[in-house]
Amino acid sequence: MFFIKLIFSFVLISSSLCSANRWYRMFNTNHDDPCIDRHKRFQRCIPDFINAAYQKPIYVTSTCGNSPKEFCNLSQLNQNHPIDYLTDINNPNNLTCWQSDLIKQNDNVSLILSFKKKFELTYISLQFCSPNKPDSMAIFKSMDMGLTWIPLQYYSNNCEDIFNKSSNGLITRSNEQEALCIDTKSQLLTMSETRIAFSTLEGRPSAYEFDTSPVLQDWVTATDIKIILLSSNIEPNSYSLADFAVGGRCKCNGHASKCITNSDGRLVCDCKHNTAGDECERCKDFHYDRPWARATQRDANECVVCNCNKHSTKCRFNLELYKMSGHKSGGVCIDCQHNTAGRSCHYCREGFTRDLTQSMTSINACQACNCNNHSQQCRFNKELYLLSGRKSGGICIQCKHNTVGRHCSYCKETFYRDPNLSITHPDICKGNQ
Ligand SMILES: [Ca+2]
Repeated sequence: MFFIKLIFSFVLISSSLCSANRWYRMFNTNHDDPCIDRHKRFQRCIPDFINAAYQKPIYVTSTCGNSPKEFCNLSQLNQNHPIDYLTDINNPNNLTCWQSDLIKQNDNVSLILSFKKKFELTYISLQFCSPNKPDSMAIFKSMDMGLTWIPLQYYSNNCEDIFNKSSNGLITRSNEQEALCIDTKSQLLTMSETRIAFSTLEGRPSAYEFDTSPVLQDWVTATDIKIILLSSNIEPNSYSLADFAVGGRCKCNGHASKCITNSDGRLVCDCKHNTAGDECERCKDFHYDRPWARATQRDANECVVCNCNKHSTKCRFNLELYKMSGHKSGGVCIDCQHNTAGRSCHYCREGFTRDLTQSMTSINACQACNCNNHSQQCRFNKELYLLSGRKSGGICIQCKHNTVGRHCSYCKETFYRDPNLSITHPDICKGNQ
């Protein structure tokens, strides 16, 4: 049963998530970045599927040997049942078992596994060392490093009383994030096995459209897993587990092929496609020309650099502009330098004129008009520019204050220049009276 579930899980997540890597391996044996295809285009990439619990420390609320020592001695030949045995190498021919202390009626044991980062989980499996399994068991996940817990699955011989859940629950497209309670009385086959496995996507209608289902993408995401084993026996009871396994991948939203330890010692995605963040969940700085999106099989949805013509290194995203452009470009440059202005720093700001002998990306693309404060507008004249020894090519237009000339430095006919005022003074030209 477990293997059927396991295969199901693999088919689901592997078929939807692995294709990019599979195609990569078929056609791209000579280059090593799974996030880029053979045509050097971005493509979805995902970290390897792993047992995310393997050799991880587990926090448990009870381990035998801590209270009456005789108990461990009596029940097991091997007296040592430490927590490490939950996540060590699982050899079916030589099981190593963790064992709880004696649990009183209505008490419980909790096991907590922390990934310290978001993972996307395919299955959670527990192998018991003996058929003595708890009457009730619950699997929870946290998405915020253990601050809050969300139920994933319940198991009980009395779902209604223990968990206040019906054992006939049904998952439809309207409640795909709901935990079911599995009636262990009616599923004797499953419960007589020593391994219990919960597949995160099994029976959830959108599982085959995982790529386009934010609800299920969220459902399989966890930073921590908590297992609660409840005892309803009148006599104190002990539970023994050989293996705690969690199949899944480091969550990188399709923008990284591996997770690495960063300089702070934290596990984070090795983000590609111009993305950033622990889970590559945002665009990196200055790459806001279109909105962030998770990579899909069809589209890497890489973040795109803003085009500021080399006059700015800062930009922001504007949704309205993005929509107006037909979902092509929404970046708006901030703080354009070199006397440029505009959404892409693509024209000259007031008082400056475009030097047409320079490329728009040149730091000299915009020249001061030099209109002596009598105009803010000028046009560029290439001949004049060359004649001036490439110093000045602007011709002022719309000179005010009764001035005229290329630099608004002469008075109009019938006006004369006041010799006591500076050329930039607004009253420089006086009328003849
Ligand atoms: Ca073990």
